[in-house]
Amino acid sequence: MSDIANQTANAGRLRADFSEIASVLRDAESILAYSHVRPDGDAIGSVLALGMALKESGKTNVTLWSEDGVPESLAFLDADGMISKPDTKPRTFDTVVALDTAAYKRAGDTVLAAITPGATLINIDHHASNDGYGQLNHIDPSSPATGQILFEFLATAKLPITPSVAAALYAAIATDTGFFQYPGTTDRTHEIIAELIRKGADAPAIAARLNDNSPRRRFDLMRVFLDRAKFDPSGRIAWSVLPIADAKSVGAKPEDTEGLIDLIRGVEGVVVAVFFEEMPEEKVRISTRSKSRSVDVSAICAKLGGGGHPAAAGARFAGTLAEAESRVLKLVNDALD
Ligand SMILES: [Mn+2]
Repeated sequence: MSDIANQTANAGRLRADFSEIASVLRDAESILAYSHVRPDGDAIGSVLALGMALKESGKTNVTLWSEDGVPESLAFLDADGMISKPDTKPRTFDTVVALDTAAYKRAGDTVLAAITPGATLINIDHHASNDGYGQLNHIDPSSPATGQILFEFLATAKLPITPSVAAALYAAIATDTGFFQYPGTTDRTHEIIAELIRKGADAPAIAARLNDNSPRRRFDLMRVFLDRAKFDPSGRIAWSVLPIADAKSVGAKPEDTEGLIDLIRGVEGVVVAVFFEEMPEEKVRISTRSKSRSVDVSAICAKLGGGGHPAAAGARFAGTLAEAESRVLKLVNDALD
């Protein structure tokens, strides 16, 4: 695999000036932007917003990749089909921009293998665990979404925020903040949202597309999820498991599990919610949420080799569902004591 991760004097510098990033992009002939595997709204919205703004500014050679494509629920943001799966042969870019991608490898193996070494790597993200793997990094964990950082960047760099760019940023920020509810959402977030609406984002229409259009198979998946949900005796820990066989039985796609955890997170008294999703080859995808500032689920996930934010984090576990359950519930219990 080609490796374009940071080997420069900038290593560890986490807050490059927007003007520095803007000048690298201004000089670039060919630009690639990508985000992480299993993309969410912040990933797709951020990649699209940057791609569309660069094109609008006159850049002709702009490529947008997503290892796992665009989830059905977010496809409406990409009306022109700008995002594609990566090429199978390596391609050369002057500048590569990783967005919302906490670790270099989270881009996905196919994406990384398709980039010829030598590109300048720009890394813009809001995950505290991001170590600054780019040559130019702008990591701001105080921001609730990469889309929010990107708005500030586009505004500072005077890149055009068209109605489509505004819609993509609105979707990025709305989804990553749970529609402006999660901690990290600030007065600045709301100011930016107001500005995006002024610039043409149709907030109610976007919200309706995101929230009122889930496929029937997702409803069937919710049934399975709720049926398997459990609570510890104190009612402070809630969790559910999804065996592969159950996901198959309702015809679920990988993206359909997004947000299921909120069904148990929202229950009164629940402090920590955990979702265990069985993956092929005896692996388990673990998602965690915390409603208490005194329980940092990213620290719990770090012990499992994962990461994220204090209130929302995840990890991969090698083992069975039952093994993952006992290991993680023990860690959560310890954190609650
Ligand atoms: Mn994000």
